[in-house]
Amino acid sequence: MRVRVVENKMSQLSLAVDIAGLRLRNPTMNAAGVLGMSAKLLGRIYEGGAGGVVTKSLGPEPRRGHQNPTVAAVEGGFLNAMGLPNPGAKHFVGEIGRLKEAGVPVVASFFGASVKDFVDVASTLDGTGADALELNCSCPNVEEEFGLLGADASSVRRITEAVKEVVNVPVFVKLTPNVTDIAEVAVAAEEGGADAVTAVNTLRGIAVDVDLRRPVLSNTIGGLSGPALKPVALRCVWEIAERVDIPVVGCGGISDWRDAVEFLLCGASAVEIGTAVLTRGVDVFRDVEKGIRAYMEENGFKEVGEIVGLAHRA
Ligand code: RRO
Repeated sequence: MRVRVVENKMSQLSLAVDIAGLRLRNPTMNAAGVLGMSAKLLGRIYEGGAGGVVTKSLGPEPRRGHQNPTVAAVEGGFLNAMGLPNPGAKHFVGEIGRLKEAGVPVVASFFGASVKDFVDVASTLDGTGADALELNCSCPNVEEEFGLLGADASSVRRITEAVKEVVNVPVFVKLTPNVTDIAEVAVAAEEGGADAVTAVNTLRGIAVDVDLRRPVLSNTIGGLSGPALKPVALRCVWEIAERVDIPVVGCGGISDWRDAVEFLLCGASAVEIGTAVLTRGVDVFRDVEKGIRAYMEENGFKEVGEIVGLAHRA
């Protein structure tokens, strides 16, 4: 019997990506800090259609974070100064285990106040089943304690090196846009052995209450996220992609599939969505996934990798 082969565009198209060994069913994740405090909440992100999930940044000890107000709505997004509230890495091990039992790809975000802290926390998280670690050297809200670590390329190189020595899973380094030359810091992370970089964390800003005549946030300064951050984040991804060979994960103001494709075109291999999860709900992931799929069908792309960095070659 002769079988006629019917071309089925749908079945040929794949949204799965492999970011330095992190395998995702599609190129979307939540940004660290957004619904990342428990396996239950992160499970909702996955059920909403994300390709994988990222935990809240975990530190060596439980931490309450800053006093309220910690969030302010501003033009084009939000300012936050949560102050790294988290249950502590050791207390989150079971939550990661639960996500892994459910087959969810997990990236464990973490931070420390010293090289030793970073190494200790990374060691705790390695072997929990987390598929990758995201080294957060870019929190904008704890300068008085740690300094803005991610602004110093040599510190980023040193910490990345130290962490890479003790862990087996891929390490992504999340970068701050609050620097003159973000590509230089990305290169330092790559030299330190980073498997990928995530660009970007939030942009430092202030909101002022004219009636109270003082800053809105208890911490005065917070990190700007949301649509207002997007052009800055795209520029960062663009500059980094021109200088490093490791994958870039884009983050900053992604609200719909079009935004996500813009990041892919600038050189991101996947994207993280933060503020839009808060404004649109977890269904944003399925919408973005569907939109990317439709874009690929219409334009004849079969794999996400074919889109990555295309705008550099235009
Ligand atoms: O917790 C926070 O205040 C915070 C963190 Br760790 C971060 O990486 N980025 C941000 O905007 N806020």
